[in-house]
Amino acid sequence: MRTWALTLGALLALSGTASWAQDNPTVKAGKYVVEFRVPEEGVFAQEEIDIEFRLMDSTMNDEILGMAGVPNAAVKATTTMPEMPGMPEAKPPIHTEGVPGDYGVTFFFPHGGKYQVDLKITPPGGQEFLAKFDLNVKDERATKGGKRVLPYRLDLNNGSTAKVGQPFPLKLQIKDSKSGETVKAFDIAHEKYFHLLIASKDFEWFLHEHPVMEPDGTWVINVAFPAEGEYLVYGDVAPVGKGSMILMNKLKVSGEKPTWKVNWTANKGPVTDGTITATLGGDIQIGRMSQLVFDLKDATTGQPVTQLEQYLGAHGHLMIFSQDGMSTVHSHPASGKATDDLLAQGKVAFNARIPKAGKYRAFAQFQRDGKIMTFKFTLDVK
Ligand SMILES: [Cu+2]
Repeated sequence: MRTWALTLGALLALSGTASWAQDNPTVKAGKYVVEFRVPEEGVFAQEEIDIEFRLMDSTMNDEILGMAGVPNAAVKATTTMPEMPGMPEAKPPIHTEGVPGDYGVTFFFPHGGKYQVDLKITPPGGQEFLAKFDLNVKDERATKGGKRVLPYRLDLNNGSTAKVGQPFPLKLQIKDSKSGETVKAFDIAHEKYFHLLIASKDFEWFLHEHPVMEPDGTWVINVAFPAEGEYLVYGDVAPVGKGSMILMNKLKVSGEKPTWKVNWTANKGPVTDGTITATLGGDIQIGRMSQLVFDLKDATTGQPVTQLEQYLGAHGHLMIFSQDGMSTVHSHPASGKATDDLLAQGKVAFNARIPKAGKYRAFAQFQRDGKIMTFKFTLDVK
């Protein structure tokens, strides 16, 4: 807020008018002023949204019309989430609006949270400058009947049905929803182009794999399903310049019934897999970026596990699903001194933003002595 007050002060001084009634965020660079026009109702995740901005020349300021708009600037937009390390940036497309100086950016935000929008602007005959805006994106709104159409979708191959007990050649394609075309170019996120996450509908069983793409854009991997039932298949991908997104589809598997019991009682551990016993700590605040801290002990000695190996470029991997499977959180620990200090105590912290109250299943993965271990937790977020 303080930055804003300063900017406003500068604007008042410049424009010489005392009745500045604008409350849109504004950035000033030399003689240029950029106003970011966030819609009054706010910005929601999971829908394409057009946000306008206006580029103005403060030296051409008409008493009645205000500052003159600057048309024909070259603009590049990028969006990032500073709180989510390693998330690929998105480069949303820019277009001009009917009014000189008015531009529009077509955004798509995969989930709610704090985003940073960088506009690199080169006015005609001027120097490139950067206008940075913080943007609070709200969680997706409920759809009024009908299905939400996302810019991309995840298609599953299947003419064939998956059966328990034999490896099923799962084939996946990312399709552009509008054109129906198969997407073949992706940005890398956390060392992989495609993070495949599969869970039984009850979230008792979980798989995290990385399929390989064939030249026609089909991602292929063999999956051994453990029991009959419905499975939720998630692809975490970043079509080039579009940022990370998690797309979901469903798959039916036939064969023997599950032997596991479904249990949604809150459970923060201790949970043991392989040589590690993990306990979940940290405070979750709904709708806020919260820190989940995993305490890792050697399963035999009870000593803190301080020698974790890198898994996908970080000291762990965290996937959280809401009970209905519709909300997901994918997180990796940040790198840096704070992480190293925690690691020395056998702890790993993840940033995660839980959108709403309810039950969630969290699958944390860590690697030690060349083995990836998976820990299942159940959260009751109130
Ligand atoms: Cu992955």
